[in-house]
Amino acid sequence: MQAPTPITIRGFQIYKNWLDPSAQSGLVESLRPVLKTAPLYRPVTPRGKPMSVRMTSAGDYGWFTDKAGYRYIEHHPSGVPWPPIPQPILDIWTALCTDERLPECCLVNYYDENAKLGLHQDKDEADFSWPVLSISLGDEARFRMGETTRGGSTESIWLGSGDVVVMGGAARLAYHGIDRIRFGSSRVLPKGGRINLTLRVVI
Ligand code: MD3
Ligand code: FE
Repeated sequence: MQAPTPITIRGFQIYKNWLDPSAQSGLVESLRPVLKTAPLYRPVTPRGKPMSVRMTSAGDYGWFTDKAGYRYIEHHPSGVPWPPIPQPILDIWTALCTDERLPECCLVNYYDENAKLGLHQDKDEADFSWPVLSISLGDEARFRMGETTRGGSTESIWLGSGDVVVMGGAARLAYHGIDRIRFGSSRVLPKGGRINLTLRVVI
């Protein structure tokens, strides 16, 4: 089956409500073993500031930051290997991106009431020709999209639970961030807040 045409803004392909409520609950359920093996933690930026977003990863590599810098590592900070990426998550990648290659990282970001993510580029991967795919679950979030250089104009949209965004081509190196979430706007996560999953080809 062919995927319906997404809305495209600045090269970001936005699939509103790609996942119905039962698929959203299924994904949340599939994350339980991931979060049990590899609990969310608060990363520390290279400047020594704890991030407001809590994170963990699944897959062969997990994105990590501490005072030594941004990088991908093969173990959770506890020392355990990252758990495998749940199949229902990989299936979304195959449906919307490619079946030539699977992502090696599923970064799990958790936003509580006050969390946000400043404008940044994702540049720690080896090959920017592969897209990045993002899945939103839970509370709505204000997603800001910029240009490939810092200081360019930006445009924002609300991402809701079940929305999927594919960043390929020029959008792959565009600045982007999350200004804030609307805490309590969704009941998909039992404790509220927002989970964003990003699938990345790392090596
Ligand atoms: C554009 N996450 O994890 S998802 C991130 O909602 C990140 O948690 C945000 O930015 C979130 O790095 C935004 C959309 C997104 C993710 C990765 C991208 C946009 C991207 C990589 C390259 C370009
Ligand atoms: Fe990012």
